[in-house]
Amino acid sequence: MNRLFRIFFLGVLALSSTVFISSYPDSPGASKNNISNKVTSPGPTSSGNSSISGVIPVYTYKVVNTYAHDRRAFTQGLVFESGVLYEGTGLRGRSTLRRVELETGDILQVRELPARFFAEGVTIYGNKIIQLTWQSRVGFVYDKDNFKLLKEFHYPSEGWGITHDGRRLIMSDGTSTLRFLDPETFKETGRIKVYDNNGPVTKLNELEYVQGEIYANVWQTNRIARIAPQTGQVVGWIELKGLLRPQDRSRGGDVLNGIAYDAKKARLFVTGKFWPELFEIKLIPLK
Ligand SMILES: [Ca+2]
Repeated sequence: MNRLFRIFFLGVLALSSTVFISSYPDSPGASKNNISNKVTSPGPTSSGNSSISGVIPVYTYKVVNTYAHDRRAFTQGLVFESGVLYEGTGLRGRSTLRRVELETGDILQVRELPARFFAEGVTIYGNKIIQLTWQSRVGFVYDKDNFKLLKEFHYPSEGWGITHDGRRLIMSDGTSTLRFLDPETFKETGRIKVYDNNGPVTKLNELEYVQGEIYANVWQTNRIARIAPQTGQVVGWIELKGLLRPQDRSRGGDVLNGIAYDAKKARLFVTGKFWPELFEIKLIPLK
């Protein structure tokens, strides 16, 4: 009797723990930067390939220029200003902020982050560089010229991408929400939910403000959403499939991530995590 009860009890325990484990969801960003497990999901749950249809224009691309990119760089943020790129790289123990020569890919200046931080998006506001971290809920503000740390700020979510529209910082956290922050106080001043014909568009990652629109990489896809800042509506999809050549695909996690815009010369640059190249592209409307 005693033995039977024990078998019954162990059976119930095993069953309940199985149910518990299988029903307990991963946190939204739990596998975001897992470079060993390549997730083969079709992309944003709301859209998949069917999002590229209907009345939303789709753009493909033409490569205008190809430049070298440090393939050890787990690119998380990318900005272009005054002739050079600023790049933030992630992974714990390998996170950096760097100034990079466009033409050669040479690293002109680098600041390494303490190993506990996993760096994310980067933007330049005035003479300051702002860099997010993934799960530490802290952002760093640096002097643009010497990379000296000026201050820290805090936010109540994960940090993924950041850009600005000239008066507000715009931040992504891996969901479909983009938040606007005051660039001095870092307090939230508003937010939008990003959506297309199929509903919310999640996993918005690296950002760039381009001619009145917010461009956002959708994590683990080859797509960039063009977003109207006033409404959150996706007004265009950029399809970058084929940009990273198959022979350059080396490790898990080497996804498209990194959009920079040269406003003076209207040049658009894109790259990805561990990509050996950075591309200047022109957008071509798909007919
Ligand atoms: Ca960017």
